Amino acid sequence: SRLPHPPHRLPLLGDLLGGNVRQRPLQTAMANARELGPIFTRRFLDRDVVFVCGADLVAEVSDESRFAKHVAPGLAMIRGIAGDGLFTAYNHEPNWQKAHDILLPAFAMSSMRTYHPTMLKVARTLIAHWDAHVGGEPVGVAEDMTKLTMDTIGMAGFGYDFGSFDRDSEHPFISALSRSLAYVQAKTRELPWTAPLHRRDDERFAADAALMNGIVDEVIAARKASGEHGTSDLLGLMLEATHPDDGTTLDEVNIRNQVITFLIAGHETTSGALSFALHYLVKNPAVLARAQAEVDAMWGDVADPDPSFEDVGKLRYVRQILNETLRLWPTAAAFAREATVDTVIGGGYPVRKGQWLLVLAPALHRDPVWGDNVEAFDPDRFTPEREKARPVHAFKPFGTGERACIGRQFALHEATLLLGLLIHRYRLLDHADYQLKIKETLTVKPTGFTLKLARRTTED
Ligand code: MNH
Repeated sequence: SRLPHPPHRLPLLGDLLGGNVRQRPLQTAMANARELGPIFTRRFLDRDVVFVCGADLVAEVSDESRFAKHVAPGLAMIRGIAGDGLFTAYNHEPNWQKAHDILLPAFAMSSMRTYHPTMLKVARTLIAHWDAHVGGEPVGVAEDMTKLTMDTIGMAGFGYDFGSFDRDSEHPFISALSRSLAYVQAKTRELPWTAPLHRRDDERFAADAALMNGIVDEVIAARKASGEHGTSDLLGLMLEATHPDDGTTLDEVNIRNQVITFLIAGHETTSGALSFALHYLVKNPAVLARAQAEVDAMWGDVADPDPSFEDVGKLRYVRQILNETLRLWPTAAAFAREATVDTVIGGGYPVRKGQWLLVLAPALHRDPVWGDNVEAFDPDRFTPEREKARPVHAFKPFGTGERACIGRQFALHEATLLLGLLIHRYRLLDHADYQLKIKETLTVKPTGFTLKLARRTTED
């Protein structure tokens, strides 16, 4: 291969030992990108993975006439729990197009309007929890954001209440889900000769998958027993909506796969985005002050504002903050593209039909098209004028093309609403002078990030 690769490649293991790859594959790849440039390759055992990071190259692999989504090995492992759900379906599986067509209405603007009161209700359960910590013990940011996003997708998507802020311990579904995701992640990077050591984990995984299926079946049974009908949320569409082409509904196995898919895809990424955003806000007081001015102009010093659906769309600067957060830490950090024809990218790299490459979004988001101070947190990069001046494919936190994120508007509405409410209400005290430390799972999140809280007064 003519592509650059890390130095010190080992005969059997490949680039496995180059910088803590197994715990921090993403951050290692970002370091590789800094050293090796916009396209490079890494070898894991006998498998070569090509990474693309440059804006010009990503524009090419985003060309849907030559490239399509690829279900890379890490994602293929998740099929063990999500099967042919939207996120993990192969392009050739008919259930992808069918479910996409049936579920798309759940992500139309009119649906966001329907979810808004539910999102607000869940936001208020987090606020009640944070109020109880004012002047007291710190709150765990990523932990609380995860509770919020899980409860939001559960309630808005399925009418199911995980009740995360009322429980002493995590909901069993959430524990099973995070263990399963950790398991499949580890499996992808497992050295084949150590597999027999992990039998216990294999059994645990089977038990967790059974537990999750059981809960999903309960959610479905509860809806059926309620006698409620209608297609105003994800579950309603899954159970009742028929496909315009052939009049069939989704089959039972696929519904289960979709429920698990949305519970996974609908919470991890949004929770990470909110946590990173709070981190950047406490570290950038001038940005925070501008954002607070925006929410104050809308809600004044009302102690308990009642944000409308339209209010959220008007919080333009808060939205810019979320975009800038997703530039620096796109929480679903990589996605794979496969060539659908024999082609050449970057004017000199041949890619054969069927071959795939990994787009490394955090490296793309630090391409020189972003200027010369790419590490600086600057929400003004996302003013309409500057967005227009940038190449369209320079920003890809939600993937690309037909298989891009279906939940983007859902995530942004939920996150903008919550962030707006939090900065309106609290002084966020960076009591431990938190230094960003990232935990990599399927997604990325700040770990060990806690804040102390005070209520804002008219002087703040
Ligand atoms: Mn989401 C696909 C990022 C929030 C449901 N999502 C993707 C992809 C990225 C992504 C990247 C494409 C992956 C690939 O090409 O292999 N998603 C995000 C981010 C956030 C997010 C950064 C929050 C911030 N996603 C959400 C939410 C939901 C959701 C919220 C659901 C309510 N995402 C999906 C689904 C897919 C997806 C479903 C798969 C779409 C498809 O292939 O048809």
